[in-house]
Amino acid sequence: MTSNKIDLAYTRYLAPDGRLTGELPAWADDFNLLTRLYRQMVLTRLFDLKAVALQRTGRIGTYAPTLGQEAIGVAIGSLMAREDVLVPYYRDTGVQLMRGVKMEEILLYWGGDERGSVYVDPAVQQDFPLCVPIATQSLHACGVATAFKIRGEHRVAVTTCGDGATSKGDFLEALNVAGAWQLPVVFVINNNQWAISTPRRIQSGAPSLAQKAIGAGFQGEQVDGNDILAVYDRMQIALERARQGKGPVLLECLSYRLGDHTTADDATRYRSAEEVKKAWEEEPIKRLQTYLASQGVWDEGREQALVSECQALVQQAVDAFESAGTQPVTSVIDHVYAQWPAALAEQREMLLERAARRAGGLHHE
Ligand SMILES: Cc1ncc(C[n+]2csc(CCOP(=O)(O)OP(=O)(O)O)c2C)c(N)n1
Ligand SMILES: [Mg+2]
Repeated sequence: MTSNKIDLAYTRYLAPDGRLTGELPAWADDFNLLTRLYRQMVLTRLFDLKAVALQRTGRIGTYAPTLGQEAIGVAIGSLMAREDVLVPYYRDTGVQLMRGVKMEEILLYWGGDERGSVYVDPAVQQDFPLCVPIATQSLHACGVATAFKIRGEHRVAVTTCGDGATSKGDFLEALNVAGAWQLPVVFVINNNQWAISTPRRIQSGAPSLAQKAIGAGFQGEQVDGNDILAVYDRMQIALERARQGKGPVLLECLSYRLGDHTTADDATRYRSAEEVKKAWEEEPIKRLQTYLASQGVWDEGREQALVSECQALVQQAVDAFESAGTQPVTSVIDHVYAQWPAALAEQREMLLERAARRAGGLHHE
């Protein structure tokens, strides 16, 4: 008899209390690197809290917080090469900041301004904008990876998605083509245990989401997504593998969505306070902080200095966002066609007229 059990790798180096669970890989001896990762997670969290506050006071629209999932984005962002391409989804503030997207651009995006998807830093101009339709980005990433492969370029497409997205046909089709063509693509699942109000346990009958890669003929594995050392380690290996033409990898990062799905959601309506309290004990920032303190490279003084430094950066971005001014109303459609079909050109004119009437205070409609 053969066994039908799938053995998947699971990686964790730091326990929730910040203690080591085993021997660390050699790269983790570099405390400068670890403090840089820590700094970036703190910056991401402080930016995130500010974005939620801006929504609450009516200064931006809906925002999707990354609270509790900072380790995933920061690990990905610190490892991708400049020439790689990120194909992100809407909960990717952490990785976008590391790629070179500006905080004010992220605020513009969530403020409904097209300039939020037109990144000024040349380093990030080949990355895709945030994708809101669930899992469609997985296929875009395979398209990018196919181009790399055809051109013989040693570049990797990295795409992220949530646990819920892995139920979509698009995601499964993307895994299939990635496996069939052995594409240089790394799929990262931010398994934050919730897809709005649908919990992971009823999302899929599969014991893990990583094993979906096995069905497509390539490597899938799980990591503790709240342990940045684990995510960094496995992501580094996955990128290297894809870059060398050894095929795709799927990393399922196990984390928890500590905040609401978005600012339009109220998670207290469908999950218990006890569950969230327990999840806070596993969160990634405190975990690395405790480890760094135990190694004598972090203390209260450094923490305070870091928080002030990050808060100043966030405030500068808020000021830049708030002084950006508004764009003409047609900016939301201007990039859709190079040459406007006549019927739509007419509608574009109507939109401009209506905006002009509003600006003039004449509300006839
Ligand atoms: C194609 C499509 N269907 C439905 C939605 C509505 N929707 C927005 S977020 C979401 C849940 C996604 O959950 P998950 O993939 O776990 O990602 P998370 O938001 O938890 O990071 C849904 C169904 C959408 N944006 N796109
Ligand atoms: Mg989710």
